[in-house]
Amino acid sequence: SEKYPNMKRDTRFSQLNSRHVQYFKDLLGGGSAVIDGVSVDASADLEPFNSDWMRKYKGHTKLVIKPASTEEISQALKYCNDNMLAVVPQGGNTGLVGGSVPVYDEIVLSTSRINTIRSFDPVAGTLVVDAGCILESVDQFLADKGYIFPLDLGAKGSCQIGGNVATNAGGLRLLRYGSLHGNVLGLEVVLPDGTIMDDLTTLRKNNTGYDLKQLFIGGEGTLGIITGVSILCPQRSQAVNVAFFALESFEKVQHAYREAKQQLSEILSAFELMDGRSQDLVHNVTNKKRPLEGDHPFYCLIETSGSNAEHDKEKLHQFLEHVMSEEIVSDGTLADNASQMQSLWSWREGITECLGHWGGVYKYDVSIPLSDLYELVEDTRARLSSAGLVGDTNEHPVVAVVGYGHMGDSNLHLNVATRRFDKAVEEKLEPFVYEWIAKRNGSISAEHGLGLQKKPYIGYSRSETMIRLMKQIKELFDPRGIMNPYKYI
Ligand code: FAD
Ligand code: 2HG
Ligand code: ZN
Repeated sequence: SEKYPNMKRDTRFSQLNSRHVQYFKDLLGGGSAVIDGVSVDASADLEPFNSDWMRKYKGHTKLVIKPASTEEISQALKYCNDNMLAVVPQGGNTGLVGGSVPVYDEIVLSTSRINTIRSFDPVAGTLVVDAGCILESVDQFLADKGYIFPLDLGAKGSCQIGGNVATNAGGLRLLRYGSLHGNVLGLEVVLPDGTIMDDLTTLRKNNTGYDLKQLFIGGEGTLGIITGVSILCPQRSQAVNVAFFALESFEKVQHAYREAKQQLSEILSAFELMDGRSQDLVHNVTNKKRPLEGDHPFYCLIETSGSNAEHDKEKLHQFLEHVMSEEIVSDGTLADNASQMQSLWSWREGITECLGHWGGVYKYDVSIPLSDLYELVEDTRARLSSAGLVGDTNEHPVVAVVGYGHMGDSNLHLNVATRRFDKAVEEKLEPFVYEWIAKRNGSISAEHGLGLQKKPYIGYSRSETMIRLMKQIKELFDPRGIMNPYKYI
């Protein structure tokens, strides 16, 4: 209550008692329920389930349940629904908007024990997995078969497919493979009353009425628990190339992006933006040798994926020569092998982790028309600086204001790295950032979702009519309101 002064625990929800705990022990068996931090599972510790990846949000659950099958999830949810016990679905707990941890004492339902790859069709490229499978393991399974998972992101080592679908994660190659709204073919979902909705089709085309699974893609665990996912996977490219280059202005970044689309067209698989300050932070934290000499205000990473290594490399060389001779790009480098590619990618993928190095971080994951994209970073930096909040010493809470993101998707990640979570900083940022975005008809959440962080601000991106319809949908699927309460809906 101290942390969330404007929100009270909903008294309609029951308090956990020993009868409830005994039910879950009987249902799930030893080792699957974590109770009060000490339980049948001797090493059980509730802290990791109560605290989010940024250590910004803290819940107070007293019970984590880890069912091992869809059937067990169904029975567990039915019991929660009948007994008015609130539930938070949790996958890899890498979400960045406070959606995956409880606010009060909601039960955490972890999907980590449902982690089997159910089937793969090597002709159609259709994969069916349990929701608790880790993204990186699934991608490794597909690599052996010559396929790729149509989503990749920095948290791949711990995030789960169910969490990816529940957040409609975008990631590093959306520009090439598209959104999960298009790639997910079917879902198996347990509704709050325990009903199993089996829509685990592998059909590509299926125009038979409302496409209900779409509501769970990006639904952030507010309507039910995703237990199975069927997804269309593309062929893995034989040839992958990565280039990293420096640019002197955001106008030049836009110019380079247009050239890349024109010249690399069908082989372009990523076009990522990093500002100079984000790269300084990565350098400060990791102490790694920079890919390019000197300081530049902007950097971009381009990846191509195709079927002919020589042809692709030639195209990329020509592109780099062109943009350098036209002085669009001031310096650049091309990876020669897989380890160099990985190393160039680490300057982009590593930013999120490095930003947390000083203490707190404020994150704004936004969609804005491309021409205005970087202006938000400049305006925010100016606003915090003029308030005297940015500096090198401890009395200045802000370490740096950085911008980076998925240029190809007009998706900016504005991040404010701080020495501590600080009310004065937060008040300068919110609602300022959201107002700035609404004025340009942008979106206050491009790919991370709303969770708890953006709950008060949904109105900046959605009309009253749409919010009303969302509430009616919530009512329909979850009339008792037990699924991930206190979050955006
Ligand atoms: P969790 O964090 O456990 O949960 C996220 C939300 O989904 C919660 O609301 C939770 O209740 C709900 N949920 C989880 N599992 C289920 C389920 N089975 N059924 C119903 N609801 C469920 N995101 C991007 O979009 N693009 C990126 O490039 C990206 N990069 C990241 C890099 C790093 C280093 C980190 C830490 C995060 C990144 N994220 C990114 C955010 C995050 O990883 C993604 O949102 C991811 O999809 C969350 O998966 P998860 O399994 O960790 O879900
Ligand atoms: C990324 O693109 C992720 O790296 C995380 O979406 C962005 O940390 C962030 O703000
Ligand atoms: Zn991102």
